[in-house]
Amino acid sequence: MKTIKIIFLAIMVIFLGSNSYAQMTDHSKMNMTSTKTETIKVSGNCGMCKDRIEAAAKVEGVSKADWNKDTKLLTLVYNPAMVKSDDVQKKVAAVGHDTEKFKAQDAVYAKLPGCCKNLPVYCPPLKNSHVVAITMLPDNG
Ligand SMILES: [Cu+2]
Repeated sequence: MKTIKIIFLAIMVIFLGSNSYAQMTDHSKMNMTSTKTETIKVSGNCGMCKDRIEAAAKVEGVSKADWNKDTKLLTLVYNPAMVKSDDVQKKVAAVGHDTEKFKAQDAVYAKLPGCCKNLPVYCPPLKNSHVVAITMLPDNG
């Protein structure tokens, strides 16, 4: 009778152990499929722009927002079930930075600090160098 109990307990332990293991792997699989990584072109100039863009992009459902001031690319890691790329882009545009899909409002843009104001208009990467040259002219406004 004792040995039967021990065997029974051993089976229970194995069963419970494998069950929780199975749950764990299911969970990590779920997490993997539920995140999406996307890079979005966002206008901006400096470190202040970076802070502003990243703070605006870090809404619920976004696990990572990293903007590079050289490439002007915002790398977003987010859960598409919780938030849409468009919604994040709207938030970024709302603080004064143009994205691929949404333009910042003039009134918001006008309130940006001087160093952030020479925002280059969004243009495809380096096809027209004259557009880049225009953005380097001093701001008369
Ligand atoms: Cu700036």
